[in-house]
Amino acid sequence: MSQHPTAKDLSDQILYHLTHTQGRGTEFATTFDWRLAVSYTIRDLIVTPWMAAIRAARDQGAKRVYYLSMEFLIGRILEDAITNLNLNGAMDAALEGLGLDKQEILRDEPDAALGNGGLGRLAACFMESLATLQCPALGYGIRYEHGLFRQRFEAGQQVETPEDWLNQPHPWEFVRLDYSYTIGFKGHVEDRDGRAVWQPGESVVARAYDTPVIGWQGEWANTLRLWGAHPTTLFDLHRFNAGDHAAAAEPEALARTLSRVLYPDDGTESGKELRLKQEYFLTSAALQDILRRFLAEHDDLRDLPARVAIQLNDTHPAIAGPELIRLLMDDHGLDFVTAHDLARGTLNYTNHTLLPEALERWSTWLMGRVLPRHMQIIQMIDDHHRRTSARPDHVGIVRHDQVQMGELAFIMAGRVNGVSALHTELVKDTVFADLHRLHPGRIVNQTNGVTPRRWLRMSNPALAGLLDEVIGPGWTADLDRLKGLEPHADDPAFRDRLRAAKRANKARLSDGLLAGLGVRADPDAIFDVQVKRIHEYKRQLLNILEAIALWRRIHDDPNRGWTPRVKIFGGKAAPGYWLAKTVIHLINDVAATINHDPLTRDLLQIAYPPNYNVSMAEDLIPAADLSEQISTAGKEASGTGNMKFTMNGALTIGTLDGANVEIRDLVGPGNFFLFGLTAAEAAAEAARPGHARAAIEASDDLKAALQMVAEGRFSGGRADPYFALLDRTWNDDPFLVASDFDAYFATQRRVDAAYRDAAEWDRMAALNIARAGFFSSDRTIRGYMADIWQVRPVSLTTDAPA
Ligand code: B1H
Repeated sequence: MSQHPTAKDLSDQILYHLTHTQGRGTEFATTFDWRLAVSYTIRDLIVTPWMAAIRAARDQGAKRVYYLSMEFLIGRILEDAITNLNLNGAMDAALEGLGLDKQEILRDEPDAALGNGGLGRLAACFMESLATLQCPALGYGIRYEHGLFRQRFEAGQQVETPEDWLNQPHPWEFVRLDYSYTIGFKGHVEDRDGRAVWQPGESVVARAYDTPVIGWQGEWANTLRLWGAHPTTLFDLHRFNAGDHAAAAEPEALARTLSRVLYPDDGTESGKELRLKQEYFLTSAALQDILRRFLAEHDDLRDLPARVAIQLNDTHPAIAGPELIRLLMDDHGLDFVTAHDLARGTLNYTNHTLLPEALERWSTWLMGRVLPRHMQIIQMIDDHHRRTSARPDHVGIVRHDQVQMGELAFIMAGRVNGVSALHTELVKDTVFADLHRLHPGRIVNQTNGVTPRRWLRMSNPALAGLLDEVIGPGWTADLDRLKGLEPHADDPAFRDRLRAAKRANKARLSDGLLAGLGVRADPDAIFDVQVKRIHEYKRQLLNILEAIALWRRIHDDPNRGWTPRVKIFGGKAAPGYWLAKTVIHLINDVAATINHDPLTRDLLQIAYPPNYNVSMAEDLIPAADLSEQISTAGKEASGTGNMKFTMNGALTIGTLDGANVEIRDLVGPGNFFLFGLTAAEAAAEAARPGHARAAIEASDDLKAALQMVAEGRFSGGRADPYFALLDRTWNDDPFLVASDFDAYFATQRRVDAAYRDAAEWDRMAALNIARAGFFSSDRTIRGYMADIWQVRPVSLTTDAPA
């Protein structure tokens, strides 16, 4: 098949794979069979550019980028691949010719949910942009058998069930039996004539499973290499023969726990031994693989920094510093200082959070037991830093009998970056203030971005088609071209088409909400969406309390000309995060009460579809009018959902937090609904004793809303499920729900008024889209390539770089 197949070519290949790969005749084929046949057809088209890209990088001796991440939140792959190969038209025709329903086939694919939230989704967007930009790169992660848990609601409360995406054939991966590495744990370190020899007490094998990631236009593909854990000895035949059949399978079961399940802990500390082992498993396998590839192409390890750039996605793989030094010293005979400097020339670290509970620390006792050789090397790194940096006594990697992974990552990194302008300044001023003073210039900013292929072209075909017509399709690879839309913002005909595209997305979502939840969402109401992990600092509580206060006000004055609104929530809480789970319960309780109130039901509806994931985001974001980005200022490092909403023409109600600051600067303050305390004001307010009580007493709306919760108005007269939440709001409120409430409520009323002026609203929406070009992850990756990795794109024609 050619690289530019016709509908007939595709149809022939689908039938070929249905028969010869799936082993099914058309008369017996299920949706699953067809989906696999279509996936193999598309995969065939990816393999050729993939091989060519790998060959070109090797032939040109290109510097490689390695992105180490415990999470890759990929979502579905098939539609994204069809989009990037530009085969939507041909595929539509092929499937129609075969009498198949494209949506049914696409939606049969389970999400690859190997991540919790923004950090994991960022890694997936980066992989797509790296391929689009022809940057030779590999992503390294773990092939979790169970991704993020599935969420259900029972009586309004979150119930978790295991996710099992690999309980069926996964058509996109290639297993590489020849790329297997032994990973050791525990044991002891021997001194042999002054040389350290680590004798691990346990070991497992890391086996590579490769998935190609195709860039826009199908020219280039990189590899996402996920490690699966396997036993070093397959099966204990002696125990089996002795009749102990369960024990015989123990090695297998033990090893596989390492890649069994993703920790669902977004932003909270878990501190579990298994998590440390997972982090080391990923890191050691990746570094062994990186050194193998390097030594296959070069012979002097001193060239490592010139040929290899490694990015650590937060501190989760921060054991890379000690591990790379260990490999260079113990396996390759380099001295400590040489190994240390080579490692630092190769490694870089991205910080994604300032929240103290999310900063990783391991007790020296646990580290010394699980990774005894690494504990020694960590001490050497710390001593070396003390000797060479004249640092104050309170700074160091090992403090209070704990290994501080942030300090370790910083000290072992050539560059450290924050993920938005505000966040990077806060990183310099707070968590790493001392290290920043010692190493000025090491911290740089790279504001996050999202891929416009998945988040605009694929998920919002109505808007993408309009953009193609009005400014040409070049925006897909060059999002700054959205600027060309600006003059059209004043054109009523264009605005009508923009509104029609949004209306169609809302109508489709409305059908889904009715079918799935029984919620009646009028597509002409304002669709107000807050989707993200449930976390106190993200303040879903502020949003639902505003809904209660609004409901009460409508009751007081039903004929005031309210703007009809549908509030949509989506998101999961970490299973052990009780307050977050209480907020979920409250949202569902409030929805159950409000949605059936005959007086208000045409004015206010609340929908909380369960199991928010990447695929649901693709349905919700294109249908949103209002994007809720309401975190306590200073707490959200960047946000990336905020960017997706903006480029899909939703207006933002938000605080000056994370990348909201840059969004507002770019779209213009008049096209953004700002409210709330600044980061500096919020820090001062939180330190003021009694701030919550004072703010509640001063706000009739908030006091009444809390009172209604306390009286059990939404919970059958019983408020005990909400005692802890109410107590925290009245007496502690560290995230300033109370302090920001009145400003938020008032700003929502400004939103109401603005939405009633359709022409003005559409003009603002058009300007948000037109000015969103900066938030392409292509821009972000270009920034990493130039400022952090010092790598250049590789050309497929061997003569000149692209
Ligand atoms: C972000 C995390 C995170 N920051 C610990 N930190 C985890 C921390 O499993 N864990 O232990 C998992 C995830 N995730 C997010 O990163 C930030 O909160 C967002 O603001 C940011 O947009 C995103 C990407 O940079």
